[in-house]
Parts: sequence; C-alpha cells; structure tokens
Amino acid sequence: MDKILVTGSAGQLGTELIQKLCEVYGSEAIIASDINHNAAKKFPFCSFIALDVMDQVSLKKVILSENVTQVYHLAAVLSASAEQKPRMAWDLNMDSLLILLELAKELKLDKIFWPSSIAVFGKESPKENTGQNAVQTPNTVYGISKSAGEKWCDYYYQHHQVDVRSIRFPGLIGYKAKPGGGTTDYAVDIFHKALSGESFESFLKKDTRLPMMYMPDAIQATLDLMEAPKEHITVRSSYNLAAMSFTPEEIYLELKEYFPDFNINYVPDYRQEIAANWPQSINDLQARKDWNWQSKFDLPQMTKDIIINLPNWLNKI
Ligand code: AKB
Repeated sequence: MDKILVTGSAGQLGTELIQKLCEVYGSEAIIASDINHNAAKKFPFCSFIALDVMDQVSLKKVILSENVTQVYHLAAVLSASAEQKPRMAWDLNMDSLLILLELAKELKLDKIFWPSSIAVFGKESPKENTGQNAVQTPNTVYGISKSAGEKWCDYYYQHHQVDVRSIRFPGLIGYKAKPGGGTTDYAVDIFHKALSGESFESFLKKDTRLPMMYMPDAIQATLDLMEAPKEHITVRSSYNLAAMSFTPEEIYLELKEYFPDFNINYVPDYRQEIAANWPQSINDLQARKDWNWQSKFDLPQMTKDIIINLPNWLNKI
C-alpha cells in the first residue's frame, strides 16, 4: 500500500495537494508534515507530524515508523524571501533535498516528488517559449538552489535509481493558503485586495509578463506525473510546464470587470529585477508528449473561479 509523506504541507501547494492526495489515495495513506506545529489544524482529515526537514534522524524515524513509501518534498524558501536570507535559504533548499535523496536511496523509497521552478532560468535564457533544455543562468539564490537541485535529482536517478520526479512550476495561484514569499505571489495578493475593496500596490511594473498556473492545474500535473509509468518519464531533472502568461496590468483589468472601482499603483522594488530575468512563456512540449500534460485554466477562467470561491475561504487561511 502507498504511504505518502508531504513536507512543507502548510504552504500554498501543500495545502491543496494534501486535500487531493486524500481524495485519491484515502486519508489513511497521507501524512501531512510541517515545521510549524500549528499547521496541524489545517489537516483535521489526515495524520499530521511536526517535522523539520533538516533533521535527518527524525525524518528517517518517521519514514521507518510510518512505513512511508513516497515523499512529496515541498518545504522550501521561495525567491523573494530567499534574497533576504540567502544562506539560510540555500541551506534549507539544498540540504533538505540531499538528505531526502540519500534516505530514498538507503531506504529504497518508491517515489519522490520535488518541485523546481521557472527560476532556474535567467538573463541569458530565451524569454519566449523557453525550451526544456534552454540555458540556465539563475540569478537568485532560490533559482541557483533549484537548478542545482534538478541536477542532483538526475544524478540520484542515474547513479542510484531513485525514482525522483519533478516539475518546473511557473507562478502558482491558489486561494486556499496565504502567499508565501514568492515573486509571483502578487497575483495571489491582488485577489485579496480586490475583494476587500482596497487598492493594490504592485511591486512589479505593469508590463512584467510571467508564466503562471492556477492551482488545480498544478495539482493535476503533479498527480499525473507521479502516476505516469516509469518508462514514460524521459526527464529526470525537471519538466517544463505552462498554462498562461500575464502582466500585473492584465490581471488588474480582468479583476476590474468584477470590481469596477478597483485601483492599482505600481511601486516596483527588488522583486522587479528577479521577475525581469525570468521567462515570459514556457515550452512544455516534453511534458505533453511524455505524460499527456494539458492545462485547463486560462486567466479569465481562473479569475472567475477564485472570485466565486475565495470569500468562503477568507476565515480559514
Ligand atoms: C516564486 O515566485 O518564487 C515562485 C516560483 C516562480 O517558483 N512562485
């Protein structure tokens, strides 16, 4: 039987992924974990363990005592936060992955999922339709850690047959958790401001186009990749994935359709430079070929869905 441990469960991706994993595999098969003990209250429907992913001894104990067969390793410091605490972010993002890959090798875990990011690309990478094997010149601590992490994943697969699978996510937009220190998180925040009747201050310029994805698409992609037959997985670093691309001005105009008095002003800060070096659109042909990836949501569909659902979640996040 599958027994799945999820690290960093309280984040945006974890919050929604755990709900879906419980639906698909049954609640008894899922263990949510997070360094923050208080995160337990988010997951009354499955087991929860407070866990520091840097603590190799405790992680190993949990894997052995709970008979864990798969780990979804989501704990990480995102791009904007990582620039504020570079050494801490590097240590957490890198060491925790290496700890887990070693444990996967030693304990012969069935599968590992680890999210990478469009942040692996940088100034020298093509901006449009950025390909699976495009040059990677990350210029953030987060991007460097993801780029190196991808190479470690590939290494553990090639040398130790660790079945690790990964997706280079664009900016993820969900309404079930608070944004967590990413450069693309403005696109989550803007919904909260529009709904509360406040004006929105954008830390990116109005025309800064970035690849984005609505959370249900990201969750579906994660499950599809993890369920794909092993022989279909031709990329062991990380798969490019795309859904939509938009600028702050475009999402603002979309929201203005629903909230005609909504206002925005642009006050770019250090995050502008991070975004300016990332791709504007992504080529995800390989994921389409290998495991039939297909996104469902575009900007208007996502906006409508969030506006309908976010009010019911405001007191839960
Ligand atoms: C971030 O902005 O740091 C993340 C990402 C693109 O990986 N959302």
